[in-house]
Amino acid sequence: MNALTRRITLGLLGIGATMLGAAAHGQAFTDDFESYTVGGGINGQGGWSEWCQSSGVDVTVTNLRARSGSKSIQGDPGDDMTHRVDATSGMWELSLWTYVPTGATGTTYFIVLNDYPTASECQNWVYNFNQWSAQVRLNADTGMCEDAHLALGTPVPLVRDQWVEVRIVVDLDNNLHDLYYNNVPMFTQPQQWSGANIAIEAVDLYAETGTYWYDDLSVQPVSSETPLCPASYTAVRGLLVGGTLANLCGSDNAYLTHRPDVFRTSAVPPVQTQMDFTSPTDTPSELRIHLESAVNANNISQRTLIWNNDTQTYDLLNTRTLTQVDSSIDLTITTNPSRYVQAGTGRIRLLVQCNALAFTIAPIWQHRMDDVVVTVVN
Ligand SMILES: [Ca+2]
Ligand SMILES: [Ca+2]
Ligand SMILES: [Ca+2]
Repeated sequence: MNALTRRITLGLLGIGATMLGAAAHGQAFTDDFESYTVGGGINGQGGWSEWCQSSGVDVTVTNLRARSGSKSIQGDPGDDMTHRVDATSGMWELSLWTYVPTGATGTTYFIVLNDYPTASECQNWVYNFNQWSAQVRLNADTGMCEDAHLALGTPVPLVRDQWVEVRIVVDLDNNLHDLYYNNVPMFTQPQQWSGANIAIEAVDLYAETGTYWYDDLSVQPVSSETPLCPASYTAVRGLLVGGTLANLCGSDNAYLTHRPDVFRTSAVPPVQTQMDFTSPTDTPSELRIHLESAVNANNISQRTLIWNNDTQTYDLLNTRTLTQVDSSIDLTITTNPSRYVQAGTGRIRLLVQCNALAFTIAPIWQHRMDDVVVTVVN
């Protein structure tokens, strides 16, 4: 299992728009080819178009065989059907089920383009597009499934007379992808997706010299979550009692501890710790904040704030009264979480403030933090 696979921890999100939020661009879709007429084509239906400025390259809907329902599509030599996607961020999984019977010859493809014209661009002959990122070739002549784009990785033996999945996992945020045939990865490490336009703009089903049967195409965003420890911290107010940055990472009863400094006013929380995290994406779909902490006195209030890059100020997330034993809060941000990630750097900044609810002598209480985690959900 390589790095790209390991990052997928939640599985498919599905098409539900409410779950995707503003961060996941693109057009997720699935097609089981059951809605088309047997013996006809799919051009102009279900988002399908013949390859830009081509005609007579439609596939045939068949009930000869099917993975789902009773229908699949049959592509004969030269057939070349495309479907727009328009994904620009996040992690995506593209899955296509393929069938190569005994005796079949020639080559067929599952192609993904990072640049492809819209319908109007195609109509107006804006034709300077065509940037391929993946060309998975089912080669019935060599008996292998191959990466025909850059000839990377190791071809996987073609499996005949049964439905076999081709799966492409694309991490647009990190410009990487993986290819799988029959669940066997072709790459030992994820490979670069694009040298120019980092996107998924179209899929293309192309029967070059062979005949294919394809069914159950799925193009879906995949959720991943990355837990982050603080990359740095600053004691905005307060004096260090003990501990280091590393103690903020892990619930192990090893603490970063501060106490009030002596130059305090009641209006200014005398213990304030700012922590920076580095997000792998600028456009998460969700942020989760976990904070485990305690004090050694009663009546100490804690406020948790997060820096809003849109308004250039902190937003208050939570206020609570701390206890003398460790306790945790878990906060989830699903509304426009991107505003809390600094564009370009991925910086997420938290501020934890502590103040006495009642009069207390400044130096006698200590705020300790055991575990601070920001989880970035893609
Ligand atoms: Ca089907
Ligand atoms: Ca603890
Ligand atoms: Ca700790």
